[in-house]
Parts: sequence; structure tokens; C-alpha cells
Amino acid sequence: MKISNTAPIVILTGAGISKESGLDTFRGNGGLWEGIRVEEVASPIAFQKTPDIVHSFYNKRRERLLSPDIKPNAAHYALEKLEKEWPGEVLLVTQNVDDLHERAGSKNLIHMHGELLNARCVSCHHIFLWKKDMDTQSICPNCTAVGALRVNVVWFGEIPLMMDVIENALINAALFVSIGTSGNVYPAAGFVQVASRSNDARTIEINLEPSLNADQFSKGYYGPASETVPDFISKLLDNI
Ligand code: BJW
Repeated sequence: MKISNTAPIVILTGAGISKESGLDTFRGNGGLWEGIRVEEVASPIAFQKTPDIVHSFYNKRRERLLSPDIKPNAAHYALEKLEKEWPGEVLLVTQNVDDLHERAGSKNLIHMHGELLNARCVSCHHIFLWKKDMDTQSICPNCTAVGALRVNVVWFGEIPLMMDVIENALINAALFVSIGTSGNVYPAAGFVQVASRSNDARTIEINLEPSLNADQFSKGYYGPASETVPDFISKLLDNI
């Protein structure tokens, strides 16, 4: 593929990129958490009604993320290489709340759905690094409120983070690449349309299988991310 080597690139990643690092996806086989659909735990109403269930969901995922066997895979590292070697701007937007892109060294990164290792106090609005379990008795380190802490992620019905920066980057992108996401959740599932309509960007999907909106992309590459992403990026960098 030939695009100008100063062209701005936007990459969107989803749960599929972290699957081979040992983190479960949300949907599909093995993608459910103890028989509960993510839509039933990842919402402010669920947190209001059953905070223990929601805390438990995130405590288990936080513990898993912090276990020593969880590491970035070749796809995370390939994206870091792209950011370092591409002469134009590369913005990495992830829907993932894990920190595997940071661990691989990516810097120009937006966590549009928040971060699992951060807690937010709904009383004083402070955000903290939080690596231990959280429950309804957890105390805010800033205002000392009891039970006001929640994981700092974006649930259904909440507004994803830094949308103005993301939309601006999509409008100006010459290449948009979506990796490891099923296309079930908006606004991320609509990014391909924003990029292709605004600037006639090339749009590429890289996934294990065609996503729900696969027909909206110029091209798709299918297979495990740890193989397809490094392969795609080395071809892109070879063309500089
Ligand atoms: C591999 C692989 C391998 C596997 N290699 N690939 C009707 C129509 C349109 C929209 C709506 C609607 N009704 C409601 C809405 C809005 C709603 C929404 O989208 N609902 C849908 C269910 C329809 N969206 C929202 O509420 C969002 N907010 C919003 O819209 O605010 C309004 C607003 C927007 C913009 C500006 C101003 C205002 C908020 C959405 C928040 C989503 N939150 C979650 C939880 C985050 C915390 C947590 O992690 O627990 O985010 S839900 C969950 O889904 C999580 C993920 O980031 C997100 C996407 O999942 P993802 O990454 O796609 O994972 P999977 O499992 O679905 O797919 C994995 C893929 O990988 C699969 O395709 C596999 O094949 C593939 N794969 N192994 C490569 N080795």
C-alpha cells in the first residue's frame, strides 16, 4: 500500500489485540464473564443496583492484568514501532482499559474507555492509581469519603474520553486502521465512517474474523493480531 509518508494515521484497538497476551475479549466464545454479559455489568445503573457484582468484575480483571504472565504481544510492539518510525503523526486510540500499549512503549495514546488501574472518587472527582481490590467500603485517599470510589472506566451511557481530539484526528487521517474490535460498540464502531467520509482516508480492518461493519472498510486482513499486525506494519514501513 502506498500512502504519503507524512500522512497522519489513526489506529483503533479493541480487546482482540490483547487476547494473545492472555486477556479475555468481551463477546464471542469464552468472552462472557461468569455467565454475565458485559452490558449487564458495565453501566452506571448496574453499579447503583449491584455495586458488589460490578466491583468483583473489575477486581478479577485488575488482578488478572497485574499477574506476571500478562505481557504485551508482538502486535502491541509493532504499533510502538510504527509510532517511532513513521515520519507523520500516529495516534493510537484504544478501547482497552488494560495498560499493554504503555508497557510496549506507545506514547501518543488515548484510552477512550478509561483505565482499569485507575480509581475515581465520585464525591471529589480525584483520579488515583489503584492496584488493589475495591469494594463498597473503600476510602477515598483524597476526601476520605467511604464507598465513593469506582473504577475509572467508561460504561454504557457514559461519554467516552477525549472525543474532541479523536474526532479531529479522524477527520484529518489519511489512513485509519481498526484492530481487534467487533464493531458492536459506538462511537468507536462509527470511526471508520468518520475517517472515510471526511478525508477519503484508506480504511483497514485487522481482526480474527470480519467484524460487524467489515463492509465499511477498504480492505480487511484476518488472522491472529500477533501475526497480522506486525506483518501489516512492516509492509507499511517498507514503503516509506
Ligand atoms: C481477535 C483475536 C486475536 C479475538 N487477534 N482479533 C444503538 C445504536 C448505536 C449506539 C447505541 C445504541 N444504543 C446505545 C448506544 C450507545 C452505546 C452502544 O454502543 N451500545 C451498543 C451495545 C449498541 N455506547 C455507549 O453508551 C458509549 N457512550 C456513548 O455513546 O456516549 C454518547 C456520546 C458519544 C460520543 C460523543 C458524545 C456522546 C459508551 C460505550 C462504553 C463501552 N464500555 C465498555 C466497557 C469498558 C470498561 C471495561 O473494559 O469493562 O468497553 S463495553 C466493552 O465493549 C468495552 C470495550 O472497549 C467495548 C468494545 O469491545 P471490543 O473491544 O470490540 O471487544 P469484543 O469482545 O466485542 O470484540 C473482540 C474482537 O477481537 C472480536 O471481533 C474477535 O474476533 C477479535 N479477536 N481474538 C485479532 N487473537
